[in-house]
Amino acid sequence: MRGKDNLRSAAEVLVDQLRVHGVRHVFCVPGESYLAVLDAFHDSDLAVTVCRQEAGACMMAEAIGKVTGRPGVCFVTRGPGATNAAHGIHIARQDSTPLVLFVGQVGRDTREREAFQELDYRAVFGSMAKWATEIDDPARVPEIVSRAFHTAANGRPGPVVIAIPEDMLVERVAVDDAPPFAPIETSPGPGEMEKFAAMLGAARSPIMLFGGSRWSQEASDRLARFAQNYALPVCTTFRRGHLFDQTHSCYAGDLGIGPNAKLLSRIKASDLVVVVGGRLGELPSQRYTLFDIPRPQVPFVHVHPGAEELGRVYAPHLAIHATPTAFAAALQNLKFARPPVGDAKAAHAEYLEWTEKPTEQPGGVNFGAVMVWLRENLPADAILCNGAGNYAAWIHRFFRFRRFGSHVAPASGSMGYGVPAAVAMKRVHPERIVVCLSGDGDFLMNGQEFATAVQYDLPFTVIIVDNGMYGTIRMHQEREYPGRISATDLRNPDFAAYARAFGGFGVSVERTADFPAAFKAAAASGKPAIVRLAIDPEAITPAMTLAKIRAKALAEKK
Ligand SMILES: Cc1ncc(C[n+]2csc(CCOP(=O)(O)OP(=O)(O)O)c2C)c(N)n1
Ligand SMILES: [Mg+2]
Repeated sequence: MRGKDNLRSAAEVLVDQLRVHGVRHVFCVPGESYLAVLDAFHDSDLAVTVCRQEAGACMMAEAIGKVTGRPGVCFVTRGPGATNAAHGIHIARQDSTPLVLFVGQVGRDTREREAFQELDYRAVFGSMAKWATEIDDPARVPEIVSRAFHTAANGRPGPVVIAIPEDMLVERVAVDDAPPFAPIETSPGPGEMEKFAAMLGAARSPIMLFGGSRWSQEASDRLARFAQNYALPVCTTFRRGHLFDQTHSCYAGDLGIGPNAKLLSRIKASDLVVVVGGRLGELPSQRYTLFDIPRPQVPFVHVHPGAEELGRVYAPHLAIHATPTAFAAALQNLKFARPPVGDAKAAHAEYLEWTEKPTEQPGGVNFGAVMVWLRENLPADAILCNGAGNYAAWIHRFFRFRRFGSHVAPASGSMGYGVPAAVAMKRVHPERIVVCLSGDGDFLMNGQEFATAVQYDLPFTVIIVDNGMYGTIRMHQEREYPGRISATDLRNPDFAAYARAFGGFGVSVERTADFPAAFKAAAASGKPAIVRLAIDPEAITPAMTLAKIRAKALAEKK
């Protein structure tokens, strides 16, 4: 409660800073270590989402950071609250997402005694966060929160962790709010753009690879027009398919796990590679095999918002230190002595051929056919969320993202992300259709946040791809240790009954033909819903069965 002394508690100052910086949503699991902040929430107009586990809460905030480019905000308690939240911090790190995590801390008077649940967050999050700090002085709350927002969102975005000692939070201070923060766009210089025009103009088979963060719908649209003008093929890197309209005539495909072999050949045969926004990490680089390190064998342009990322793995022929959004804007004025010519038509035809029809699959439900049905029936602004597992291969291959922010999934390959991300998306966009795709293993890592969806009346549908196993690991097992199944089988609950027990809608689908009616019934229920798909464990990838993988591995071992 606000006092009559014209002073504010540090907790009130902190919550006021969030509003100053434009925060609408916070996600939390409460703790006695930051009661004063919870009390300040009571008087604020922030939309507070109380969650069931801190990993889910932190992932929700991370999802907000992903689609807005502004830090998502999460509050957790000390010790176990913070270590649970680490899951979301790691995702924000690898996915280059702006995020600010506040952690309740023991009182300053008991620090370093290993007081109840005490941790040193600078040490715990030191290698994971972009910055980890602790606020000792209530008068410095505006300064430190302001720095946290700038640090999280600028350059290559990432997570910031701020520990807030409980006794500090209740101290009253006279201090001014910080000015509102705005992300800083780093723009390319004219000299770099001139060099870029010369390199692109000289190329006869260029290709562009889009990835990373610091994008916007406007940037995506501008780059689409630029690509269209010169028929430049564009592919997107792992889990970044929403950065380019996949129905666009220049779209060449998804460069992630198990990509189209023709796309790989095209990239290898190209005479100029332009990476925009991404780091070109282990998965899109095909385990660092696509390009020589440090000097790529092909003329290589790297556009990245983080100066420290340029030259970190690849020493580019041209480095452009810019956000994708500023780079896209600078392209509008690009002048060519000789305009480039790409082969987008053939590249797009290869993409369509690879993704048009679902492959044959064993079992009653063909998940590829389900993804094709969703592609044909969901509106362009529907948001798909997922975590990690082999089931995601069908999303990447058969769905077609058309708008920025319509795919919210971890490039870090973290399981358990889909349900929290769907909660966050439905909280922020109640008017949009949100679909969460989960594996059976994946779902139960944060399936308890289905209760959060029920609590806040968030009608989205979770499609659980239930093959009764940690399928990805089984696949690797069959490749490396054929026939020796170890710790990958799962005995699952009745997922439709799980949904009903939480107060949602649940249905199980045994045949592909029954999926559309089940999905429509789920949507019509107006509740958070689970549509469980009975998947044959043999259907391990769109192209291979487990039996085939095992037989191949056994034959190679002989
Ligand atoms: C948090 C986390 N733990 C473990 C893993 C390792 N892992 C990757 S995929 C996978 C299995 C996923 O199983 P499921 O969700 O059922 O999907 P499936 O592969 O069967 O389609 C595991 C254990 C991971 N990526 N993330
Ligand atoms: Mg599974």
